[in-house]
Amino acid sequence: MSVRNIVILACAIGAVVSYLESRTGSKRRLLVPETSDAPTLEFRCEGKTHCSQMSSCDEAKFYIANCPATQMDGDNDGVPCESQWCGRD
Ligand SMILES: [Ca+2]
Repeated sequence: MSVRNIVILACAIGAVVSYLESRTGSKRRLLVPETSDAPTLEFRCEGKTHCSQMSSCDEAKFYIANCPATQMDGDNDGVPCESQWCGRD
């Protein structure tokens, strides 16, 4: 096997490794909820249950009022996500 062939082989292996890494990376990114340009005036129940999945206080309030299995008002005072979105400062 010539040096040239070894170099070509090394490049091919490198390409496969980076391809596999990019696939793994994209799988990891799928765990992060995709943000959409949905209108903010009207929310929909999309199975989200945590403040970290909300994008505003209004969305969190919509969720605790309309959607099942939410876990965003731990102290049950009717105000969701005080620390993230609906805090009084
Ligand atoms: Ca609360």
